[in-house]
Amino acid sequence: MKIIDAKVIVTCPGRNFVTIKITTDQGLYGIGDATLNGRELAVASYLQDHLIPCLIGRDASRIEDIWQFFYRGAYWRRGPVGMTAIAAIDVALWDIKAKAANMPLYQLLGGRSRDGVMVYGHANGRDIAETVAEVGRYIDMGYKAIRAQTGVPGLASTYGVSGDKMYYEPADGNLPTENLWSTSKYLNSVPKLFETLRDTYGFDHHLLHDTHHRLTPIEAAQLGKSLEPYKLFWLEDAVPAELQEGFRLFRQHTTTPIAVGEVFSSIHDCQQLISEQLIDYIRTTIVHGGGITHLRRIAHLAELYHVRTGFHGATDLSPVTMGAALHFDTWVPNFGIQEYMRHTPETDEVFPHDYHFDNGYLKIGETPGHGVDIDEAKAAKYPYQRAYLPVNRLEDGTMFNW
Ligand code: CS2
Ligand code: MG
Repeated sequence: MKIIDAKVIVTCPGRNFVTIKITTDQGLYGIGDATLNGRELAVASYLQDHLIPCLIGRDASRIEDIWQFFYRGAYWRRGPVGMTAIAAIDVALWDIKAKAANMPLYQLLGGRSRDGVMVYGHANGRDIAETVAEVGRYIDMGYKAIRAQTGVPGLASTYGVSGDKMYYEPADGNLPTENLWSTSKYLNSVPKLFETLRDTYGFDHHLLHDTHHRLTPIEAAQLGKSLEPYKLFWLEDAVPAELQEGFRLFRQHTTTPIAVGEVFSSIHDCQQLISEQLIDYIRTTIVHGGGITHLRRIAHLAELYHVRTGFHGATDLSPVTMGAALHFDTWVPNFGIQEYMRHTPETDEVFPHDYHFDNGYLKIGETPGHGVDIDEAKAAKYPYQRAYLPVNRLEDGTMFNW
């Protein structure tokens, strides 16, 4: 089964998405997501200018060999741009293989381990009262797990709080917008949010929180400890993880479960975090972590060390990634949870898919492949628009992590 065509489709139905479509001489095609928020065209060029010329004429069924060819063959390994491009090709090839077998993708991975994939939604508000009301809205929609983010008193804006509550989108500027950050103001506000949430709704729902890589290990330890009475499902990205051993200090001080990894691009970014049991959930997902072929290795390593999956699922991960992730989640033995931020109706129209939300779970269909397509005519109606994620400064003007 020879690859005869591969093209990159860039579309902006409200936000930018990069998609690869690979076609074979047997008339089958597969699609993969290549979206890297705020750096989309770098991946489009990496695919178009460097990978696609080597892809044409190859046997589409040799997924592992093609993965190794692009990973080893670049000489320059890893990194988000390269690994996202490899992931896109990998997912498109798995889509083709499953279509050729006339099976939904989860069957090729090993079959169903569960009936539905538990997801968490992203409730947010400008202050505690608004966030508490939003969490209530998610509970009413049937969610079993909800991540709660709130504005910090004294800071004009912060990560995780948006105008449009249902379709959260942080990439909001033609040039990066600048936010201000204060760790002490933040640390004072978060425990109050979770105390109010537990007082209001009790302990029946899973609650999660994202710190977006803004604390030092000892600050994260403080936060984790202060949240212990509210029994979080996880505390996410409390500490930037370039220094994996930095998590030891954080880990030793708190029993709040720890999740990290949405910005990782390979198993080498989390090898120590996993093997030293410094985390409970690994968030690296298919599009930024080298595709299904590489995520499978991460999940197997994690399984040995009691670490479960909790894949990233923000709006900048296209429905193609969501579809592929849901097949993976339906199979993977050490599944934990899946993030689910809803896409806008325009995005859903460009990417028709057969997964659906059902009372706190996402459920996949039985369509051969990963069950997500791209409507090229609709995609063409939405040309690329440059959009950056914000940047962050401390109150004295120092550049900080966003
Ligand atoms: C986030 C993301 O969903 C999450 O957990 O941390 O919203 C993240 O900010 C974006 O994916 C960045 O592109
Ligand atoms: Mg996050």
